[in-house]
Amino acid sequence: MSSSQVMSQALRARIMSADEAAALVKPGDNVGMSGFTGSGYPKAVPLALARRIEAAHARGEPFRIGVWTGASTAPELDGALAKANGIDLRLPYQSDPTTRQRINSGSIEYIDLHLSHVAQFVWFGFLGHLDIAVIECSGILPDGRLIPSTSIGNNKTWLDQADRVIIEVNSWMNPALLGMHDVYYGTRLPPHRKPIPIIAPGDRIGETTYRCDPDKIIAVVETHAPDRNTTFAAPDDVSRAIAGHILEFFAHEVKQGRLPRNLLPLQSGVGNVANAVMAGLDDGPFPHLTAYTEVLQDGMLNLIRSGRMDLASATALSLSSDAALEFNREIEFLRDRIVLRPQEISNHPEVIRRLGVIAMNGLIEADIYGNVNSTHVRGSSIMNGIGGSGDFARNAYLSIFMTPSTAKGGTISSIVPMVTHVDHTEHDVQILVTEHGLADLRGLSPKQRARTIIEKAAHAKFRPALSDYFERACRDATGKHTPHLLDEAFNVVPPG
Ligand code: 0RQ
Repeated sequence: MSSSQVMSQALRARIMSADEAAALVKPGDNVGMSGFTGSGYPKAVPLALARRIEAAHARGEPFRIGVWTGASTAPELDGALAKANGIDLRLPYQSDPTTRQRINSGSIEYIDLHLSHVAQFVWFGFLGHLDIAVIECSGILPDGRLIPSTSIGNNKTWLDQADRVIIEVNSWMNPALLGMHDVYYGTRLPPHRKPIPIIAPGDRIGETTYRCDPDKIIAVVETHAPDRNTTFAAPDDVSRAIAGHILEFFAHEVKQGRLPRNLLPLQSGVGNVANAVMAGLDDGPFPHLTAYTEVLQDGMLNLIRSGRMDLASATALSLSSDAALEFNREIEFLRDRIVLRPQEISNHPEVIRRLGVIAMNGLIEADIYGNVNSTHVRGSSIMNGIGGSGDFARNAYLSIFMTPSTAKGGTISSIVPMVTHVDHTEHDVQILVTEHGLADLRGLSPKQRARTIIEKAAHAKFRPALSDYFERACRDATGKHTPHLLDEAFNVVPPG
């Protein structure tokens, strides 16, 4: 393993093993870890910490910590700590199966936050004290400045707020990442806030490295490992159909003069449907695209490599292993076309509103009036979390939600009379797309929205039951503005 990416003499003296560094974390600590959608998370210290926690539990000693991150991480972090029963409280987003199971069985407390809120809530003092940070970097410069790795997330805030800091320097990361990041240090607390000076998605307003008081850095751990590397299925018929409706809609909006020919900066959530939309854009008629998003996936990377997209701003990469290798090979070309920022900036409502972002996110269920549930199965079990979808949906120029019309092999309708949990209210949802069609809800009243959603977006086999519910609600509900029959709203089943 090379140690050449630790260029500070002073910090080289603090190099130690992951086990030695993990011994510096105390039971009950709130630990701020790097990591966002499976990239840039610490690869060694959380595993060593999980071993230490298991050993403590075997001796009958309690040992649990609070885990704060940017967003989701990987089996080596969330998975290992959850399996060791070492997480007391988790925030602000996760997608790990073991963590999810423990949250839903009640043994982990989970605070699901808008991703743009996290850093400021910590400065406000709303979330308690951050004891220690464990941050992956791709290098340390001779003067001690830290070169970020493949995600930024909340790292700037963790480095600033934590009492003690452990840095993992991952020599798998390409040193040529230096220059891709834009770490903004101009944020202030109210009432001293100033405008965030981003006028175009590619504007650079900060620094290429993190600052950190070297006296706080208690350990440097060297690693050599790739990120989690999400695998994506090739677009199937359903995701291709959803993408087709969205592309047709964009073309229509350009024709109507409501979107420029190169559209507006795109935000897209993670997953196969999002990748299918990106693949469709690669073959589509829109040149010089841009993105102001939080996660850059394979599909978006392909758009940049093909020249279809000029530039993308995000806070993290989330690439398959093939795409990660291509990214490394072409980093000189990509460094001028990708900006990675802190999530408080990538998801900043002010900037999203100013740029006129087109937001595209997934959902678990939507109701006939257009309220969206992104997080809960049957109202009580968490899937992942709201992530950045709320930051974007509320402030976007166009807020699009996309989903297959059914889940679980066609047995569950994604369109329901009333969502069992609300993440995005009807006021934040303008376009709802399934493989069946696109419901354009702009300028429609609740009852008009219901008819449009049932007709355009619901699966044919669920449409009669949904229409029947809606018509009876219109007849029998006391209020005729958003008619509901609350005793049966959650129980529509297909006939037969
Ligand atoms: O579970 O694999 O166990 O069957 O939910 O569903 O269809 O694979 O779709 O991967 O796009 O995820 C909303 C979860 C959709 C995601 C959500 C089950 C389904 C499957 C996943 P199984 P799909 P996706 C940027 C923006 C919030 C965060 C966000 C998400 C699993 O998009 O987490 O938008 N969004 N961030 O079977 C029961 C239903 C269901 C259902 C789906 N109606 N009932 N189960 N599922 N619908 C990124 C970040 O912020 C970081």
